[in-house]
Amino acid sequence: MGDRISVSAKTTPDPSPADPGTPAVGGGWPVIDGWAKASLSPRGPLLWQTLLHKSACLSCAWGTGGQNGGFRDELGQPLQRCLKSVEAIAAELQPAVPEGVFAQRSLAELQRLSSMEADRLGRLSHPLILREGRSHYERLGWDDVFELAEAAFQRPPERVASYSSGRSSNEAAYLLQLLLRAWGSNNLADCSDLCHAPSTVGLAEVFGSGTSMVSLERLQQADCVVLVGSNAPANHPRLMNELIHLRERGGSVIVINPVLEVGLLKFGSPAFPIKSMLRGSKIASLFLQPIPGSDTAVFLGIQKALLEGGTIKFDFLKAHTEGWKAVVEPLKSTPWEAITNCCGLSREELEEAAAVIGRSSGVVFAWAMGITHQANGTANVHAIANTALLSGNVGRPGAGTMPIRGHSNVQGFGSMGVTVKLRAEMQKALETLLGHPLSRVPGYDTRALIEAAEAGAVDTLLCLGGNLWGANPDSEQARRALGRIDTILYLATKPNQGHFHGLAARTTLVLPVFNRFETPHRTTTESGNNFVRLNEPGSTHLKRADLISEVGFLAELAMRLMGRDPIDWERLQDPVYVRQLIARTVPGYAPIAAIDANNGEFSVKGRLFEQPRFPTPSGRARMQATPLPVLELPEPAHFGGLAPGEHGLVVALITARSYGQHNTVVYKAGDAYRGMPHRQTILMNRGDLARSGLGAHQRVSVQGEAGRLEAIEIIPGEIREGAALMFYPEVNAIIRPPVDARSGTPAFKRAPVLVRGG
Ligand SMILES: Nc1nc2c(c(=O)[nH]1)N[C@H]1C(S)=C(S)[C@@H](COP(=O)(O)OP(=O)(O)OC[C@H]3O[C@@H](n4cnc5c(=O)[nH]c(N)nc54)[C@H](O)[C@@H]3O)O[C@H]1N2
Ligand SMILES: Nc1nc2c(c(=O)[nH]1)N[C@H]1C(S)=C(S)[C@@H](COP(=O)(O)OP(=O)(O)OC[C@H]3O[C@@H](n4cnc5c(=O)[nH]c(N)nc54)[C@H](O)[C@@H]3O)O[C@H]1N2
Ligand code: SF4
Ligand SMILES: [Mo]
Repeated sequence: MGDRISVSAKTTPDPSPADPGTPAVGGGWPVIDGWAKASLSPRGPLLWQTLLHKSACLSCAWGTGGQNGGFRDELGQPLQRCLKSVEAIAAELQPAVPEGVFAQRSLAELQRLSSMEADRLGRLSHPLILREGRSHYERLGWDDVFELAEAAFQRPPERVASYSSGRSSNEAAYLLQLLLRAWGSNNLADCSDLCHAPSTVGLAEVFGSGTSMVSLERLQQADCVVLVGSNAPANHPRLMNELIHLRERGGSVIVINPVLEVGLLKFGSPAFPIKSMLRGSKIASLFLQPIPGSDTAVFLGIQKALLEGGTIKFDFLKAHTEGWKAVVEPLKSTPWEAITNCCGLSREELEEAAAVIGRSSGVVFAWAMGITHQANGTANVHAIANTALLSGNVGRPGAGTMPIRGHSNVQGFGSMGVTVKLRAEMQKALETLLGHPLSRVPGYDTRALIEAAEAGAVDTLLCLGGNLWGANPDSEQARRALGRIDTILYLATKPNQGHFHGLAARTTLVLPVFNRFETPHRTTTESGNNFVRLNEPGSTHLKRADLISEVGFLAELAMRLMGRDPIDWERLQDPVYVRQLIARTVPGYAPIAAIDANNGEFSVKGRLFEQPRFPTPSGRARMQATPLPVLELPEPAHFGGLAPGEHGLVVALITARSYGQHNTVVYKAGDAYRGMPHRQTILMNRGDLARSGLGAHQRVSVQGEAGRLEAIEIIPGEIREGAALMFYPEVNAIIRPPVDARSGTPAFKRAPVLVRGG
């Protein structure tokens, strides 16, 4: 089969990046240039020393480094380190924030800093406090910090909460949840609530396990990958090497994405300097460009085509699944037009995708935020899992479902029990450990935490990393909500906008911690492929800094609050002992008990299915019916309407990462690959511009349900009609998307906005 780009009548007719200056290949020379510049910078030697340090990459959950050294993955493949890890390390190697900065710059001044400017202030080196009524952050000592923290926890447990981001270690994550739960609170909000929660919920419902069932080794046995709602060239660059290998061995890559991301068409990988770097390697063999939010319809279409083509594996369904009839019957009764109208793809395109899946011997279904950031995110995950089951691509090598996780240890946080949906098995183990039942009061996930705080129901919030203010939609609401909490403690390596906008009513503490490669003791992390890495101790380049290890902080606070009974919190200062408790209480983690003795990194047990037998009560996969989504956009009147003489239209706004940022932290302003030269841009479809009377490079206002951004430059590009794309976190100022009721995750990829201009 030749490579095909989706050509349905409604999609962009010319798929090649047409704007002058937009590269025709993802990755490529800019990557080498980035490495060279970073290496030649004054911090180059330190950067290389860090790259070679035996610890997992800080950046994404694909996972590189650990005991195999800085550049090897779990299979020992070399050259598996990408420029994103360099960006992340370089940011951590900045000098300390100069002494005068917090003394001289008032809060009002700090609030004017952009994300990049806040990050470029440098590393946090001393504890800081903002007291009620003061205009400046001030330094304070650790003894004072602990006194304030201890006092802040003396509230009813349901009024104490935590939020966390997935960069800290398993050991810190485990202590965080143990501290909260032992104290009587289940309020363990986590960034995964804004991220892959629909994958965890959806996969657990179907398979009884909420993570990827595909290891790196098994991925290499696939002959087809369906890559849905992922911009891996930017966010998981080393996955691209696997896709390049797959194409070379004759396999197919089906990409499903409303944006023709250039790196998903062609990617130049520095891991293959001769064959790929210069001209790029072809990635997508079939590129489908659906309407944003319609992926369930896309998969229903593929399922219907499998059914009509006679390629559904009924023997497999009968033997290894339940509920399959409730999935297959509606395929017969749902007319093709309902499916194609919903997703905007033609029947032929869907049939072609089904044909490729049907004739492949092993298909891996991989996805990221395009699937989960939807009002029906969990149903999307069900639809993918159903497709994998209907085509028999589960429970054997080279096949399966593979959510592509975000933060480098976000999956470890889930395993360690940092979740409001604690698995029964772990709850029982924790109750045995603590010698009493855990609180039965349900905890707040991230959105519920914001709502509860806004309602005045939260007194104390402990944030282990992250940027709760910047990561949430409706920034004004987030500010208001956090402003009703008495005390907020932010443990962080670097300042971010959240430390200046997400202020507590009385006391805000910003507390500097060692990052992964500096922590003076060993730690572990878990990749998105369920591989647990062991990170060696390190040291910091910061002179005269007063940093604390996250494990040290959490164990000390817990010791002050709860002492030695029923668990000895002082002893938990020792991460080796933390690992012993993890081995006893976390399902699949028994091998961690021996890791200090044998350095044995391992795959978490019970996650990778070699046979179609699943950890559900019946051992069968539980298929779930998935209704077609209803995708309507409001009229301009919903946003106040257009003024006389004004042009404009309502679009479904995708809010996404540029190529030069890590979540709420911006490293580089522009995004050359999408032709967006700065951050005040909106990527729009050319047909939409022509029809609405708006023009390329015109400055417009973009109005969402929570606010309006002015002077946004229109960039015409290869995006599905009716959709537009802007960069997060800035855009969170204006959107208030609906939330997927089953997972609590906001529809960040389909926020209605009105684009208007004169
Ligand atoms: N360099 C870098 N790496 C990162 C991060 C980072 O910020 N920078 N963040 C980390 C984190 S926490 C995460 S969660 C991941 C995020 O990784 P991704 O999920 O790849 O990141 P996003 O930028 O959110 O882009 C999602 C993709 O979904 C597509 N999309 C949007 N709407 C739809 C839709 O309705 N259907 C389909 N099929 N596709 C859609 C968009 O066009 C885009 O290509 O990356 C991780 N890695
Ligand atoms: N509109 C919109 N909103 C989104 C998204 C979107 O696509 N669109 N994506 C969502 C997603 S997928 C996610 S995961 C969230 C991300 O939300 P968060 O995880 O809350 O945000 P980050 O920007 O990753 O947090 C970065 C900060 O973490 C701190 N940090 C870094 N390393 C460490 C460490 O080792 N220890 C500690 N204690 N702190 C550290 C630094 O201070 C840094 O500034 O945002 C979500 N919000
Ligand atoms: S792909 Fe992810 S884990 Fe691997 S080096 Fe790049 S950022 Fe790090
Ligand atoms: Mo994420």
